[in-house]
Amino acid sequence: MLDKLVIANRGEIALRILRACKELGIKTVAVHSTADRDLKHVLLADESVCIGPARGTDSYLNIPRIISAAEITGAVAIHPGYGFLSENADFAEQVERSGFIFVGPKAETIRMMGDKVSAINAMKKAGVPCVPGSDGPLDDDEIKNKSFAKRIGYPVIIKASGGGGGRGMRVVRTEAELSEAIAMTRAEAKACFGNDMVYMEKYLENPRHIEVQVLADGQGNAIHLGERDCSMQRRHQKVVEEAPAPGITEEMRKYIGERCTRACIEIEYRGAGTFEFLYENGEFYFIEMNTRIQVEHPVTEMVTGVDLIKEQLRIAAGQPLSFSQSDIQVRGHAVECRINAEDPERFLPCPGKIERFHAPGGMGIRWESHIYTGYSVPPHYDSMIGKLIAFGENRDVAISRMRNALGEVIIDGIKTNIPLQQDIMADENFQHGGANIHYLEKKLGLQ
Ligand code: MV4
Repeated sequence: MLDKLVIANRGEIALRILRACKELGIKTVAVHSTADRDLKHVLLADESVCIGPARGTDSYLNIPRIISAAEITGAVAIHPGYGFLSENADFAEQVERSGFIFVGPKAETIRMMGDKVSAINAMKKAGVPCVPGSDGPLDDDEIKNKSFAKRIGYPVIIKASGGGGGRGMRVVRTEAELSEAIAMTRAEAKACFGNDMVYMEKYLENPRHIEVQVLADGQGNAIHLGERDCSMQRRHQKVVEEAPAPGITEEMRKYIGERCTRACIEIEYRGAGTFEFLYENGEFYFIEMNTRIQVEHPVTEMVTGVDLIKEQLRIAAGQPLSFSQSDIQVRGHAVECRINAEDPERFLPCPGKIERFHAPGGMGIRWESHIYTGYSVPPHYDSMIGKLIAFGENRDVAISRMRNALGEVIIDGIKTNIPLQQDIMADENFQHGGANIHYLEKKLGLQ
């Protein structure tokens, strides 16, 4: 096993990683900013190093400072968590060049998936179903672009190859708008990502967002752990996630899962990963691959019994996968509500001191959070302060337990989105299951 690991992140995921390390007997180093001295995982870690001021660019995004912390503490590996440097290929490369293990795939894999055109090409080649599209970058030949769009059929969407997660895209509904949309997306892409490559896809009007979790050891073994439905979102921020996705049969899970695992072997993937799909009219369409652990990984853990962070650490230590696909069964249902320090009506971040905190509990309830009474939520970072996960033998039981748990949580001193989550859990259409990616924004718009 790994001897000592640097947790290059903060908040709930840093605590989640710390707990997995403790179970595996790995010594932990917390690196933190000056604003984060009082984080729960900093207090619980074997060692901690302050790596700089509150601003992300001076601390959690500062590559030399994180690698220096690994050097001075004698750590052997670095876990990037999610966000921050987790999908930065240069970081992964520098970590490995400095002689440390990066908990994640090879830098070249991160680079390939960060470039959406090369990611889609690799997946298409490996037999993963993709959205009908330009099959490569667009140039400025208007006649050629119009003929692509005509073949695909309007509406189409223009996306930046360096984008992803909702940044740098434009829907085009008629031929008259096409050339300007390409030019504008290209200009934005160049300014935002330093890469003006753009591509075209058929625009799917009302899809669901379904993603497949995989684990691969980089030694020829890969498995999938079923899918999650993450359609309940607002402005590209997920609000509720669940596993399995409502209406997805065992047969469909096997179909899409096997294509993902085959792709993992083909590209020599290593670590935990997520294949993102749009799902419409019974078909899956690959859009992006995430090469990190994701916020919503617990719902997959609850329905499969696999500790994904421990598996990441075992893979990083060079161990082959200790189980095979036939060991994985999706059992029951899990729902996750993200808990944010924000005004539930205006969605503005609401940092400040938590005057009183009581955790929820009960059968099937899991609370993933670093907060405590007296903790101050700093204003410098993401507003997510925790995740509430409810498991049950079926979806109705999971939702019912979630509603009880949301009613039990006490967080005084700051505003949170718990009222919004209670409203979603009570929503008839959510309860029915299978709402699409536009549902929440439409619901909120009508209120
Ligand atoms: C799409 C799409 C419809 N058709 N691609 C947004 C985030 C980025 N990961 C991909 N996104 C989309 N790509 C085609 N061909 C609709 C979206 C989209 C979306 C996707 C997933 C979750 C939320 C979304 C919200 C708006 C648009």
